[in-house]
Amino acid sequence: MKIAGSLLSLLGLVLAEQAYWDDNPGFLKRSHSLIPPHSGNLPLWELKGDTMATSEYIRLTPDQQSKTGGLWSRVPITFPWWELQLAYKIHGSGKSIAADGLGMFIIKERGKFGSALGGPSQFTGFAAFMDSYKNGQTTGNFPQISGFVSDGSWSYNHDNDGADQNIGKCLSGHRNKKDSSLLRIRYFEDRLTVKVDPDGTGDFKKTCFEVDGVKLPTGLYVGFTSATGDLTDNHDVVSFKIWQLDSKTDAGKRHEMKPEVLNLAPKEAVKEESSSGGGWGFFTFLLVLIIGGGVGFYYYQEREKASAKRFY
Ligand code: MAN
Ligand code: CA
Repeated sequence: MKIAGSLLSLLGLVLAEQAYWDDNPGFLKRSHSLIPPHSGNLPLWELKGDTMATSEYIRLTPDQQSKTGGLWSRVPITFPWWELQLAYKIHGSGKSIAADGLGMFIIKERGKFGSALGGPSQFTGFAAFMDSYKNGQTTGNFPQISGFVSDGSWSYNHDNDGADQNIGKCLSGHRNKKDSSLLRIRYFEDRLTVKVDPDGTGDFKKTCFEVDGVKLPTGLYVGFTSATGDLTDNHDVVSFKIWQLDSKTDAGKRHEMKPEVLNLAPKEAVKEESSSGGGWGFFTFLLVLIIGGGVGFYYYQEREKASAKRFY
């Protein structure tokens, strides 16, 4: 009975996890979304710089040097919790080396240009960067997706890809894909979860990062930006959907809240991720498992022997 109960609760967990990354996780906010076919006039969005809309996609930059584009929602997000999905394509003639990437902002400063993948380097809110090009020397593997929460008091460092500023990051091989790549972000009860799906299969198996204690105010605007430099790519927004999520717990006064992450573990000095670290971790785990198993088995045998003695 106990086993059946645990199995049931395990099944419940699996189902809950599936429902978590639903096709339709909440109330779809059409006024904040971009659903193709796009038309020439997008009244609720502002196209800036080199951005051009076609019916299938909105191109932030073409595959040419020194271009900058922006696409900004005119409608603030007035609800505290949300989930969003961005379908995007980053592609171009550069086989392995291209730049600079696509930025997604959810910030106060709508419509601003700057050195953060075409967007403002000083911003108030949250940003996710699909960074194609490693500007820093020691900032890990690329293309990289990195997340940032800022209260506007510091500037994103383009020269090291924000290596010591991000709240999480991962590798995402999303260039020159046949289908649109997907980025799914859920912000619910102060937990921010970023899922990536570079092949656009829709399964969202890979969590890029998840952070608790994330404080974001309401009244922020969604924007997409992109820039090319000496290196280039096409950066296309294919579709964008945002759903309002409802919670039973009160979100509190959100409008004037300062964006921050509570108890964020301090970053180690920026260094190349070494593979040996993980290797030792696994080795230790294995050793503990073997020794633990051996000791356990010894005691089990001793107990069996003792109880056998009692019977005969
Ligand atoms: C130039 C500058 C950089 C940019 C690279 C790659 O060096 O424009 O800002 O990152 O080209 O495009
Ligand atoms: Ca970069």
